[in-house]
Amino acid sequence: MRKVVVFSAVLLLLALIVAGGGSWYYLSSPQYSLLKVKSAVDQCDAAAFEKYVDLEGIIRRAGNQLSGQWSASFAKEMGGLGGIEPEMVNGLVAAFGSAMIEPTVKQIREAVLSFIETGRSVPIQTLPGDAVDIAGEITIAAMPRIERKGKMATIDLELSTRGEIVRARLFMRNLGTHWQIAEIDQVPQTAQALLTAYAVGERKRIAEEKKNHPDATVDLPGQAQGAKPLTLTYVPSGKFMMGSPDSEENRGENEGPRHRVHITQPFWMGKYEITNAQFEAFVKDSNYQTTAEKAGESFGWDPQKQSWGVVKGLSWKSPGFPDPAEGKGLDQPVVLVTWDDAKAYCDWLSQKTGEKFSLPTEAQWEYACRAGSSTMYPWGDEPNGACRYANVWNQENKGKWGFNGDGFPCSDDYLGPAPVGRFQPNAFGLHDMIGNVWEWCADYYDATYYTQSPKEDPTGPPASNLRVLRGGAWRLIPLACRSAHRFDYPPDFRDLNGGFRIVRTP
Ligand SMILES: [Ca+2]
Ligand SMILES: [Ca+2]
Repeated sequence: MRKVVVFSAVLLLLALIVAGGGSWYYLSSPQYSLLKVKSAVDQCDAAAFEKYVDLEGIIRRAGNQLSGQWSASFAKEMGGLGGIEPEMVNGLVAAFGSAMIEPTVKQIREAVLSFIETGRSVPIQTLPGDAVDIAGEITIAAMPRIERKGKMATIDLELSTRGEIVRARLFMRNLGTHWQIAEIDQVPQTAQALLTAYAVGERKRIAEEKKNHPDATVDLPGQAQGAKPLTLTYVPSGKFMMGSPDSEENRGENEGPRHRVHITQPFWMGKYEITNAQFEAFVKDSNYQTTAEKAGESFGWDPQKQSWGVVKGLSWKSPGFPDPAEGKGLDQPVVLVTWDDAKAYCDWLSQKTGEKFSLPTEAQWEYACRAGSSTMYPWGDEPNGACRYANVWNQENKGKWGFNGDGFPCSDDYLGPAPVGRFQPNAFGLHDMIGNVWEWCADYYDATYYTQSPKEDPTGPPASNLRVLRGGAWRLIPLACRSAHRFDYPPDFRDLNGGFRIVRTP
């Protein structure tokens, strides 16, 4: 872990030096040497880079400087947006405050040079959360001051990341043939300011993009009058940490390792789960028969036995909740639909509209669910928050409908599923990502997928006999309603917990 954070920090610090931009016109000067540094990076020339940067010295001194204090409030403020994790910030303190710096200097140096040569991080990381992504997004906006004193020079820089400006200072020394970057001043403060600036810039970008892309609706042929329209919400591209940290309570092994994922393309996501009325429009238009209808039976509530089991005749039209009034409204989320049914719905919608609809990938789903958060739930770590944002199983429901699970310690006023959109949306404007009904994702399921998933736009393992479900449901306990929780079922599975929402690729 320490290696990771040290490595991350150094790359970040180097970004101060090496990132592009600026115009310098002086030969045989500190500026000229900086230009050489930039050129070495542009040309992926690690040897030239080393000539102009005292890499080892910077790493050592950065280590010393970073043994200072990082505030807990800063760690909290980062909140995962922009890809910086509180654990990483805390890790920096631990890493640089210890003797770990010594044995890792060589490895860090090699990693940094390799980064310069290839533009990619090297796999010395044992934990995700590196700042490499950010290092590549810092540029020098201006160089307002250069002061020379004998063989030393001080250079003030204005660094720009995501449109936010941060001030930094370099010390350079004259080696006779050239000037070399010897030190970065105020490393902890500068790094902290950059991380904060990046996160602030990301929040602004996302807010701006969202403002420019208001919700849109999709006309469904023959949808019942008065029913909630199929509404799409814009989800900007971005980076996030997928999965749960080792420290998260109740986490499953399949939620790790936590890793950085870049969703490179924005997409439109159903603001709500697909409703009965929206599913009915599909069935009416296509005469589609769901898996449950074809099979003539499904998992559900057996009124004779007063227990859960496989029951004849259940389908999305007559889901057979223990209370027969439940689940039937136009705006209730459709249930008892299989992955195959959900896929058929997306295909039909694509064909009807000429647009590209699909189920979300698992990564799109978690990115959209977290909406910038890195906590256990999109609203934070507190289970009490659930009842403002999600229809989940409540402690007061314990024992009802034959279910003895310990629920959330709050009241959301729904024993069964709620009409979609009754609860507050997350930061991206999406409702019921957690709770109400479980949502099928496009991906096949593999418990170990995170050990090898690509960093950009992962689409799941190539094959498996299971599909992914996300978000928990009205009848599920807190453990299953966490943002990172992954569940799996065969593609023909259906029950009263399960529904879906769609995405449109622009
Ligand atoms: Ca509830
Ligand atoms: Ca849901």
